[in-house]
Amino acid sequence: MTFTQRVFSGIQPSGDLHLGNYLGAIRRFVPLQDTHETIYCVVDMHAITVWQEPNALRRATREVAAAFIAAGIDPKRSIIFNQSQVVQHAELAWVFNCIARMGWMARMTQFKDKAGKNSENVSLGLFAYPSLMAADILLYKGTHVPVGDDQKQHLELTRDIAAKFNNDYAAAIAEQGLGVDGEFFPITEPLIAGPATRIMSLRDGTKKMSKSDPSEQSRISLLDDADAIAKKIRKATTDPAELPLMVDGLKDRPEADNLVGIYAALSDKTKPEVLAEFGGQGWGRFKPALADLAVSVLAPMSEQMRRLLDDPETIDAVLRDGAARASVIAEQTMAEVRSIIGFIR
Ligand code: AQP
Repeated sequence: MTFTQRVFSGIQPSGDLHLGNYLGAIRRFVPLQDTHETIYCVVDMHAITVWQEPNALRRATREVAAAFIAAGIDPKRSIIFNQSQVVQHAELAWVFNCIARMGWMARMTQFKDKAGKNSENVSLGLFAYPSLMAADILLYKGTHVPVGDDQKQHLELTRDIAAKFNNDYAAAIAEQGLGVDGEFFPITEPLIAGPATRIMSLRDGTKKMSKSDPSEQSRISLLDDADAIAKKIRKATTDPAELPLMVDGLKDRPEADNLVGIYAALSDKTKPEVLAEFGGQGWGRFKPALADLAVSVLAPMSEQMRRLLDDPETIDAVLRDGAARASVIAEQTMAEVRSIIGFIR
């Protein structure tokens, strides 16, 4: 017996969705529908680990759902839902809080980056974030998780939590006949690949493009119009040198490397192929070509997102339907977990 090949991934409704979210995650969700069971979640409970104004949270939740659908995720073939509608996420996260070790959590670089010098004053939820993420995935016994490179460490922690649960409760799992080859939870495989696993800020090639960056100029938002996209790319920080002929020449040129990577990802080419076309040329030629390409890929999607967002009732119905289908799987797993742990029902 093997685990069902099941993909789970989530996006936080914590601000403007951007090109990094699209290229590093959402776009890669679409083809997996042909090969796996697919579950895509708007992780609103993760979003509130930092302050979210309630109306903005509702808007952003619908925006992520609209982006999923506009990118080509079919709500009938995939499950699309928002995390807070399936209460078992919180329940399993608590169990995992009791499995994960403080030392594991304290090593998480994303917490250190987000908390900065203010670590005494951030929410406890922000510290426990990776434990909730492990619960999101393992509630569905997710075998594969497509994410950007920034989530690699959290995925490793998910694997550690699964392994420790399997090990701590090995006797109960075997006694109750609940495992697959002795494992109750699968050891999830991250899917981190392609030229766009880490898209960087347009203002600073050493910083990740991020929803929470205070500068709107740092990111291309999925709802930006053609003018805004062209302007942001025109103003993107670059060094003065022309584009190199070979990929080696992008070393120590983070902004150039980032823009070439974006072009490669948007055109389904490799960086050497992009440099074969643009190497030796200046930014005056490359930036307009990149802007045209970005508009041609993003404009149809943002148009559809806008149409969907004009009809919030339909989006909410998709989320409710997805939550009902997700709850069936979630409750099955949670019933088994309660019984393995020794909770009486
Ligand atoms: N810059 C990026 N390049 C490639 N992939 C990225 N992802 C995020 N930023 C980039 C991927 O998008 C998915 C959803 O991310 P998230 O919403 O869980 O939050 P995050 O990783 O913390 O991304 P943000 O946009 O920077 O949000 P904030 O600012 O709220 O923290 C993940 O698969 C992520 O890897």
